[in-house]
Amino acid sequence: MAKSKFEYVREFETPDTCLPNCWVVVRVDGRNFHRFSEQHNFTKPNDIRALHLMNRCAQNVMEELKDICLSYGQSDEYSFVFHKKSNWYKRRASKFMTHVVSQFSSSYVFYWKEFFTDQPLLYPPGFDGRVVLYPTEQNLRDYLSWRQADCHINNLYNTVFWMLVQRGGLTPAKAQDRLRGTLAAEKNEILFSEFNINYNNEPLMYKKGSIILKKKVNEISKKMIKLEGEEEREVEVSRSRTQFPILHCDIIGDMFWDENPDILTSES
Ligand code: DGT
Ligand code: MG
Ligand code: MG
Ligand code: MG
Ligand code: MG
Repeated sequence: MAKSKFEYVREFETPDTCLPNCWVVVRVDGRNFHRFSEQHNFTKPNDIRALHLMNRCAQNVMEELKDICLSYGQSDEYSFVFHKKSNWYKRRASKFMTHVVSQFSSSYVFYWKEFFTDQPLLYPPGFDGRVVLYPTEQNLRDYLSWRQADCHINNLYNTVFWMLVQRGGLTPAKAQDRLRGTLAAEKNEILFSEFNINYNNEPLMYKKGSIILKKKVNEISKKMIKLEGEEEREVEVSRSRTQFPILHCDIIGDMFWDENPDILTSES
């Protein structure tokens, strides 16, 4: 086919291929969710509806996009890990990032009503996205550990902070003063001695965030068949299905990785 004289503008497009053999992580994060959470009356410090909605969106991203082997979410962010051998869209970074962000954003609006039954969505939310490559499994695990440690640190701080404000009657500024420079043990102690809360008993989803796995399962079901000239009889049919179970466990230690050895090895 003859090329038009305009064709040369293609040369302005620059390649953005992700290095081979590296884990590709796309992280999305809600834009100005400080305001969004206030306007939509999120409960503080954790809104269970909002967290479940985030998890549902991440499941949809994993259902729809190829080669994501694991995702991790907390607060208004979600990280998606594409397998290091993935050759999806020839590993173009812009494809990884924009498809994740747009699929996640449209899911957030699409599924909103399922989780916020009494709270209308007041304006269209947005999410940012970034792509980071991790060359070794240790780097990838350290990345995920970093996000989970961040979840824990923020959740402990926020849990005490909002206790001091909501039940202790402190102003936000006074609560902030009170917590400045305190260590984790001191925050635990404030919760326990002043509010009778054992932080260990707080919900796992708040403390650990959410991990979504991709699991191939064989589903066996029974079906009646009738062949020509035979009696009708029951047979077992097996069908391979992919599930996306949500966990709220520790992913910093070795146990999770020892128990799920196929997460990083299996390529499908
Ligand atoms: P950004 O990401 O730079 O556009 O700005 P923000 O405001 O989204 O900042 P970010 O992502 O660092 O912090 C997340 C905000 O979302 C933070 O203000 C707390 C809010 N948020 C997230 N999850 C919850 C929740 O479950 N309940 C409430 N009340 N707020 C939440
Ligand atoms: Mg931010
Ligand atoms: Mg944000
Ligand atoms: Mg955030
Ligand atoms: Mg197209």
